[in-house]
Amino acid sequence: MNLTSLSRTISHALRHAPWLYELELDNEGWTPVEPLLVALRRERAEWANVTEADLAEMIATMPKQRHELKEGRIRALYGHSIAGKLKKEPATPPQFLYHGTAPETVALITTGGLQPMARQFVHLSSDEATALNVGRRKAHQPVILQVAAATAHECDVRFYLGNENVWLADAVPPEFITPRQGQPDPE
Ligand code: HQG
Repeated sequence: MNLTSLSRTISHALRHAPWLYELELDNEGWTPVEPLLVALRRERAEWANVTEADLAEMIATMPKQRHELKEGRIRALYGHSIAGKLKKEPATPPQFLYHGTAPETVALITTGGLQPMARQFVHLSSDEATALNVGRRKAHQPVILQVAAATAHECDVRFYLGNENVWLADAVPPEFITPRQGQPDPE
């Protein structure tokens, strides 16, 4: 079974369009696994016999931890664009977090701050290597922005944990954002 396509479809269902799969998410993004399995089995012949164990294997083996499976329920850990903002526990961030983006958006971000755009939250990375990979989705030579997260947190900007590499925030004002000097070379 191609676990990458399985993961992509599950992210589509749990982040963006649960109704297309006849799913309903609760206010923390959880949905029962069984109806998701029913929808996946209908979606592709390859998934006709997909089980909860396959989902557990997908979560354990994908390089990014995108989903969480617990007591017969599943949710996406970040990335949501659905209407109705998810309820998340605010958390204390590390001193710095990072955000990789395209060079052409840097001026907009350093003046207007980081905005969630099409998603519910701004997505930040816990280290520069992760931010570089995120930024490469947008540009061959992304720019890494450093966010003074601990200072922003002291000034009442709220942060939430996605997974160990991904932090979320409602929005980050520009005074906490600095472009990194000496950007790492893309391969
Ligand atoms: C930019 C992937 C103009 C921001 C990744 C980014 C991540 C602004 C884009 C996760 C702006 C939104 C999310 C402003 C922010 N003006 N542009 N004021 N503020 N932006 O894809 O953070 O593989 O929605 O710089 O790894 O790139 O799907 O967010 O370029 O963790 O699991 O608006 O998605 O994870 O782009 O990525 P996105 P993102 P998965």
